[in-house]
Amino acid sequence: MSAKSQALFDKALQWIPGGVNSPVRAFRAVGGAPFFAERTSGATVWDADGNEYIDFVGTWGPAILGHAPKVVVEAVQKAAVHGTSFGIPNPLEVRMAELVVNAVPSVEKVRMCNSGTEATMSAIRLARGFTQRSKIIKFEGCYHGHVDSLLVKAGSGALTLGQPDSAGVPPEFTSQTIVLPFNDEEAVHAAFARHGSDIAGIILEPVPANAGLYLPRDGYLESLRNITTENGALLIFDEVMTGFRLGLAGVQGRFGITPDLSCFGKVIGGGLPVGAFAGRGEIMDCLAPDGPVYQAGTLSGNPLAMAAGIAVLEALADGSVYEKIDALGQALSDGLASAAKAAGVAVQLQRIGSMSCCYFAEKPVHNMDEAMRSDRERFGKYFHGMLQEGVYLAPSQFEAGFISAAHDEAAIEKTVAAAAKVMKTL
Ligand code: KE4
Repeated sequence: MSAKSQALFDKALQWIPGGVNSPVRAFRAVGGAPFFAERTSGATVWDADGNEYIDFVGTWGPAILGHAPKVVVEAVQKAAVHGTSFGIPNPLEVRMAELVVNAVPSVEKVRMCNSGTEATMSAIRLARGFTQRSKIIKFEGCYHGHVDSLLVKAGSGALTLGQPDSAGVPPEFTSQTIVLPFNDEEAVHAAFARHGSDIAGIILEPVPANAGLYLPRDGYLESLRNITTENGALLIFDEVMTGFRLGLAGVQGRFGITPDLSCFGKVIGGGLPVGAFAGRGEIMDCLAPDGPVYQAGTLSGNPLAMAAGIAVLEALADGSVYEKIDALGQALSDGLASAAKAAGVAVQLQRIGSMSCCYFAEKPVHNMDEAMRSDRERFGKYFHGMLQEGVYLAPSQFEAGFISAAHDEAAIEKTVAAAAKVMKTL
């Protein structure tokens, strides 16, 4: 029963492109019309028709404590009565910076902004300004927000320069972007052999989670660290999704790699619009007002978003949330794998901590090409079957799922039982 969502969608379509304010929400990858969320709490979302779902999207990562956690709601309420934005330095910005610097060993200084896109856009501008070089390497399947120069697909022959992956991006804007396959050390060596002295840096999701979820092969991140150091280029970890999600020090903490710059978002905003980029002081000091690299933002560091993010980071500080959500992540993946085996459905359950992806594929996935071989039609059926069972998964095979501190064993058991039922119908 989705009459109210359908009516809302019909109205939204009149005034909002595609009826959504971000494309993935439109369910185009799985078919059908999206439901409209009316309210959320903990691990649950209720749609406009009162249907209830266990939520494994968690607003695409920020809801690590679950929805509307008391500590965040109270922090936002307390801050709001004193003003929602000052445009003036405020104590909460200092506290947020202190939390980020203390949590992530590679970070000496941090600049707040308002989205992950702003963070990555600013980080690559800073890398170019610091190195005074033009080219940036990125990898197929890694998404860094809708930055013009990063909306790019591999040029013919991956060593050539990128071609736009979106209308409205002139070729000149992607002409300095080199796109390589992920998990391929040789490709990176060849790119540096050809362009080395003009490569400002490599930007990557150290655990790519925008083409489903796959992991760096053993030694791969180390190889990127080594080759950038050897060539005077910067290593930029886009941890907008993984930062403070996979531990206080994110992927860099789990894998013991020290990037030069890191991008954050999602969790550090507690669900409010926040991004950040951070790293070595000598690089960050190139930013205006001290340095020649310009970057700015009216609402950067606004007290409301800082209050929300601080409440989350302080709740994460003792590490207990990570222990819980990593264990639940293991239980979910194990349960789904068993359900698929019992149903005779070929899946690849790929997980790190509380992030996971269920590829409908015969073989493990290590890069975008392999991810593209997954059975998207079967995923679409699985998605809608699970929705009917009261479980909301990311509406695309090429997204990751998230578990929050508000999920519990009962939620995992209900989800696995639903999967066991749905997978038999695929
Ligand atoms: P935003 O500009 O959407 O805040 O962040 C862009 C971004 C940057 N880097 C990484 C690794 C990201 O995952 C994202 C955004 N993630 C998607 C989910 N796959 C956001 C969902 C959406 O676009 O609506």
